[in-house]
Amino acid sequence: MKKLVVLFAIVCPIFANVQQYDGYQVYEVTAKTIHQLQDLIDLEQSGSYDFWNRIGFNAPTDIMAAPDQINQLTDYLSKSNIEYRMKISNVQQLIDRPKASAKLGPHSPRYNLTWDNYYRYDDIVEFAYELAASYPQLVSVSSAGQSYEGREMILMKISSGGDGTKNAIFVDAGIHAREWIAPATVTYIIRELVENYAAHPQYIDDVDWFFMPLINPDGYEFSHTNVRLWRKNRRPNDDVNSTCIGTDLNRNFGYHWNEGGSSDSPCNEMYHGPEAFSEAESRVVRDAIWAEANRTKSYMTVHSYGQYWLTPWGYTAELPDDYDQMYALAAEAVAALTAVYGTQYEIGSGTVLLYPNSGPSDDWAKGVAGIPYSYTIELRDKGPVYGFLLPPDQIIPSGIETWEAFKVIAENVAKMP
Ligand code: 0X9
Ligand code: ZN
Repeated sequence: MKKLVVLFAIVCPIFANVQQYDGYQVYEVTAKTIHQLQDLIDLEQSGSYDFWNRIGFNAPTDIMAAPDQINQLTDYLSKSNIEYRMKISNVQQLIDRPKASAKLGPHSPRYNLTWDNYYRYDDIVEFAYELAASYPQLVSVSSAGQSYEGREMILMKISSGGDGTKNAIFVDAGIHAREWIAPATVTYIIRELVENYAAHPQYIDDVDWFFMPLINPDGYEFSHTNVRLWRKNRRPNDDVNSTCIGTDLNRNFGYHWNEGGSSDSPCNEMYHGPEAFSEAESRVVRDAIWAEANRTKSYMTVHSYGQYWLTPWGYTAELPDDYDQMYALAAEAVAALTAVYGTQYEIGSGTVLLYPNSGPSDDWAKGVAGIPYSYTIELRDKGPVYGFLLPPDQIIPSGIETWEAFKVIAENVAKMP
């Protein structure tokens, strides 16, 4: 009987309490005047709509509306004279897309990941441990700590030895649950580094790498099982007035925390938490970065979407003192990325290019941990179509092009004093 119930829950999403998005639409809107900007801010603060990205001046924002909200939304936009266009006509249709069938060439049969589909937490953990078992001279895996729901947050060290003084690179992914392309791309890069070591040994011999491929595992699992577009972690908020769950981990880091571009409201998608580092996941990542910070030259936190290579700061529009160097390295990395398929990335500070956001991990990595080349990378796509629902047949292309950028980072980090 128990088996039957489980089977039913798998085949019948409503029984399993899976959020459905039939008829939900996504609109791209752009505020071109201060009034329009204020109207969009009011709309976001009403909390009625899911803003897939934050509002910027003269920069497009994607807003999702439920079927019974569409008229209301378009009326509001028309009245405010805000330009809009429909980007996704039925969100559920994209979620239900048939799985891709492309196959990666031969690789170790010891794990499930094939990068032609998005995988679950357990498969990603298995990949890490199996890679370490197959390449013990290059890979070691440890648990850096546990998430709120008790999942191990794995840390992979990739190194060919030495006395622990080589320059290092720290990479994490998946801080936002719904950005599935981020852990997929980062595990692709890990595989390329390790399994093709013989073809390009310098990328491991000359630097040490630290990877945390999935730093919001509870949110990630929830986005697979219940709410595809979940963003935050899964710790219920203590606030007695609130039934809302989760903190935006990328607003929870303790450098200029709660100084704008984040929210006090536990129901908001950008809720910054009750205090800096209130969340288990942000503390675990903080401690892992801190442990190697004195030799880490580059920190890269991988998100989606929009195709941006962002620098700090999120908390202010002022640029870091060494912005020109940060920009130059990013430009070299992006040029290598673009050379593969022509994918265009914009480079600039998070606040200048997008919107202010205080408490992101890259601000902390640079401002407190002192890691000079700290970046937020927003992977594919740039619209007009998929956003967070990037089809899995783009995982391998995203992996291939992003790997080219990472090679440039590694070559430069290796040469840094
Ligand atoms: O808002 C965010 O946290 C990031 N965008 S996302 O759509 N992936 O949620 C942007 C963070 C940019 N911040 C800095 N570079 N400081
Ligand atoms: Zn993100």
